[in-house]
Order: sequence, then C-alpha cells, then structure tokens
Amino acid sequence: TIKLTIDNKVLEVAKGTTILKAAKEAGIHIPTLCYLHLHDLNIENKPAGCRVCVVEVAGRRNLAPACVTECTEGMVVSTHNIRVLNARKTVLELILSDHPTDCLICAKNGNCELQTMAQEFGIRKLHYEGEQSTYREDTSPAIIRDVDKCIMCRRCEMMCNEVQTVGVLSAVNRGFMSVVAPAFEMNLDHSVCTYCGQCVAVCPTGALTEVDHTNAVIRALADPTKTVVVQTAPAVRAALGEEFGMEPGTLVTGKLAAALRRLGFNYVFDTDFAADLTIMEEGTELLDRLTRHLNGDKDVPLPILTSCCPGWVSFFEHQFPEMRDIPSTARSPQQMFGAIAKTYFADKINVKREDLVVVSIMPCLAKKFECQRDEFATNGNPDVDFSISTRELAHLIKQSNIEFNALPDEDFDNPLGESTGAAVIFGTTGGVIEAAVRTAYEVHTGKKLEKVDFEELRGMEYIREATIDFNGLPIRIGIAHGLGNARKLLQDIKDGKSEFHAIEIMACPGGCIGGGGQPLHHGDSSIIKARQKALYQEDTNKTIRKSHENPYIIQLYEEFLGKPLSEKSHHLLHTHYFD
Ligand code: HC1
Ligand code: SF4
Repeated sequence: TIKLTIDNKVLEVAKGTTILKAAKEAGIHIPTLCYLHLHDLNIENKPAGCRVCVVEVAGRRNLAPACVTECTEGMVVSTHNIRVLNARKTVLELILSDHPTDCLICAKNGNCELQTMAQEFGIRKLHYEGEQSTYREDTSPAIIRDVDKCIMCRRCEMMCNEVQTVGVLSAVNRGFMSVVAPAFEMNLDHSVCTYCGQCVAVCPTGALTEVDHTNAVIRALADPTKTVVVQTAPAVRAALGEEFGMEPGTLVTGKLAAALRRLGFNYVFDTDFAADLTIMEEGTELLDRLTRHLNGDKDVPLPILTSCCPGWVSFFEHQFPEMRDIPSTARSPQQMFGAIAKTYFADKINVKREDLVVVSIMPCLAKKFECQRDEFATNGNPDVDFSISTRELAHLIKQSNIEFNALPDEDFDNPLGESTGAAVIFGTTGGVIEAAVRTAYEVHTGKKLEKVDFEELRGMEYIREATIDFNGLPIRIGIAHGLGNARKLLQDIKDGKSEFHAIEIMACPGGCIGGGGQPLHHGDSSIIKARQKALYQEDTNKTIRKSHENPYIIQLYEEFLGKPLSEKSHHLLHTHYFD
C-alpha cells in the first residue's frame, strides 16, 4: 500500500490508485466533467481532456489531473486551494469560450453537467473569446447531434466503441473544430448507428439529445377528429418517479396510468399486454423450431434469438447480415401493440385507422426509429405514430400542471391494458426469456409450473447462461445485455461454437431499465439495480404471472387471430430483416 495526504487527511491506498479514487474513498469530492466510471463493466472514461479535476501535488510545478495521476508514497495533495480553484475556473471559462450560451433554449437546460458546474463555480463572465465553431445539426430518426455543444469528453465514444462495439463515433478534426462524429462526418442515419441511445444517456451537455416528439403528441391530443391511444413500456414504471424526486426503484404504475389519463389520452393501455402477446408468438416459434430440430431437421436455425429490442435488431442487421434467419420473426411488443390497436381495437370502437393515433412511452430511443420503419405501416399510416421517452413524458406531465406525486393510483383500460407478471419483467435483462420459459414449459410439457420464478435467469452479469429442465429435456439458455456482450454470443454462433437453444439479447446494459430514454443515471449501476428490483416486485404482486393465462390475450386469439403463428398473426405480428 501507499501512504499519502489529501487535504490534510492521511490515507492509505492500494498501489495504482488514482488521486481521484483515493479522494473519493476518503469522502473528498473532486469535481469531474469528462470522467465516467462504469463500475459493473469495469470500463473507465478518463481521457484527462477537460482538466476540471486538477489538484496541486506538493513539489510538482504543474497541477495534476486527479483522474489519471496515480498516488505515490508520501504525496501531499491539495484539492481545493486557491491555485486549484482559479485553475478550475479558467478551465471552465476556456471550455465555455467555445460553447454556445443558449442554455435557456437548450434541450439539456436544467440537466446539463457543464451548466451545473458553471453555476457552482460562479462563472459570470467569460474572459476568453474563442472561435465559435458552427457545425450543422444532424437530425436522425431518433437522435439529434448538435456538436457545437460537444466538449470532447469522449464519453459517447466510449459507450459506442467499448461498451456497444458499434464503432460509429470517434474524434475528428483539430483545435476549435474538434468534435466527436461518425466517420467522414457523415450523418448518423447513414452510419451503422443502432439508435441505442447509450451515447445520449452519458452526454454531459446538449450535444446529443433525443428527437423530441412531445409537441406532436400535444397536437394529436388537441385534435378533436383523432382518437388517441397510449401504450407504456414495462421499464417506464420503474424509473419515471425519479424525474419527480422519488427514490430510484419506486414503482409508479398507478400514478403513470392516472397521469396519462389527465393528459387527455382517450385510452390508456399498456405495452405489457403486447409483451404477453409476444410471448405467445415467440414462445410458439421457439417450440416449433425445437420440435423440428428434435425430429432431425438439421436446417432449422437454433438458437432462436429474441427480437423485441430494436437497437439489437439494427445491430445484427448491420453487423451480422448473414445471420438474419436466426432471430425470431416476432415483432416487438411496441409494434405488436400498434398493429392490434389499428386493426382489432379500431374495429371494436368503430374508428378508422387514419383517425386513430397510437403513442408509445418508451425507455428507449431506438423505438422512435423502429416505429418509423416502412414495414410497420399500412398505406403510409404507421402502426405506432409517435414514440416518446420516459424523459419526454416527464416534461409533458410537468408542462400540463399535473402534480404527479399527488396523483391517485389508477388502472389501465381494457382490453389492451391487462397484463401478467411475465410481461412486466420484459423491462429487465433476463425477463423476456424468463417470460418465454414460463409459457413454453407449460405448453411443451402440458404440466403446471409449481414455481414461476427462475432465479437462475436473473441478475446483472453481462453474459449469463442456464439450463432449464423441460421435463427431461434440457433447454440451454443464454442471455446478454449491452451490444458488446451480444457480439460475443453472436460470434460463437457464427463460429459454430454456440450450444444454446435460445438467447435473449438487449442492447442496453441492464435491458430497457437502462435504456437511452430513461432518467439519466450517470453510470450509477445501483440505480439500474433498484429499477430491476422494482420490476420483479411488480411481477410478484400480480395474480396472473404467465402470458398464456392473460384473459384478454385468450380473447384476442379467440375473436381475431385464431392461434399463434396463424396467417393473421404472421401478417400482423411478425416481420423480416434487412441488410
Ligand atoms: Fe422494452 Fe419491450 S421490454 S423492448 O426493453 O420488448 O423499450 O421497457 O417496451 O417493445 O414490452 C423498451 C421496455 C419495451 C417492447 C416490451
Ligand atoms: Fe453508438 Fe448507440 Fe450512440 Fe448510435 S446511439 S452512436 S450506436 S452509442
């Protein structure tokens, strides 16, 4: 170990510890801007680019960036003396000299780490004049890049390259013109971006934000000729409360339904209903492929891969196009919901498809892209018209003078609002496959499960595997979350080394609870874990916990679809993939 002094405190730390970490262990806060530590993934972003974390080390001529400077024996460090404070202010002023000051109308207003820091350090005047670079804005179906606001922290690059292994973002140009951008500074929608939104989730400023559809939703709600239906994703209920000051992991399902009703939606439904429907289709597909395989059909593609995550779908379309026949053809719950709402439900309430507007509330930015895909529209009319994120919904609620915390708990409407415990756990890594197992087991064996909790499929390990006994038939299951981890499992399949029958993949670390549209968690994995716990809690609280027992799903098949994988199901609930 190494002994040193930080701000007159004598500390002992392990060799190799940085000053930043040593200080943190001692409860001393050194401000940072570019630094980001993803503990669970053991990935650290520390380009030492911003220099906000500089400290004075006695005997050294220059101030040292605490994030990359290792502690040495006998070191004496000051983190807050006048020289350090002045340097920090200068650093901030230099960053601001090349940054727009339109904070009032910035999408990150009130949520920007640079803004907060400028406020904390009392910056009132800029003593330096930079060349304000003026880049064009790049608007994709899901994400806006306003790179004038890029401060070169490189967090987005780390997410895209190291965590997701998509490799879209990297630093380009020099001096005032340096920004993070796709190769050749092409637009995001010409790149292989998956719209997972993980770059947006860690951007400290307004350089990367979501395409905001709240105004489109407000317009639809105000249009008397439209019937507006809303669906809300499983993971939203476990995180929305954070936007209203509640503890991470507070379940707000009832308040969420109440808020959506107050906003004026004509029908308040639940994506969870469609998650149950997904299980019916995807679970049947799994059993179908498995049976054919067991009967000696060597051409049947196994393992089957889940297909409900649109970031993941884009990833394999771009990066593994030769493996397009492996994922399930089941559409995501968001899209199944839209297809059923605009046919079955529109008929039921006697409203024309064109007059029905379907809005989804999603923890995800890729869902904005998914609902705009051509294959999910009929004569140019999309199955889901607008997808807004958990963060956008919070804005909408605040704009509408709804006091969220004081709302009563209300229920969803029926028939597309009823769901089971299996559906709600879709929002966490491991949940989709657990839901599928609950149904596939009972359908395949004809036996009732005594216990529906499959602990062996749960957790936060990035790659997990388990074998589930289907009455003598061992079913091998793989799980990956984060696209970099998904890549490993996919590469194994490509190399003929995979022994799984089914694999669940979610693009975002944690699954949808860690989605790019959720309240910002600044890399704090305890927040993701709290949201996960909340979803399992909601599952436990439900009386019905298996998708095939949802009475409204049973009714939907009886009245409309026939059976899983029927011709009508294929037409409305399945899709195909593209290069
Ligand atoms: Fe998800 Fe899904 S679980 S993809 O993560 O299958 O976004 O929450 O809505 O569609 O149900 C997201 C979450 C969500 C879909 C479902
Ligand atoms: Fe990379 Fe995902 Fe950001 Fe696209 S959305 S640039 S894939 S991190």
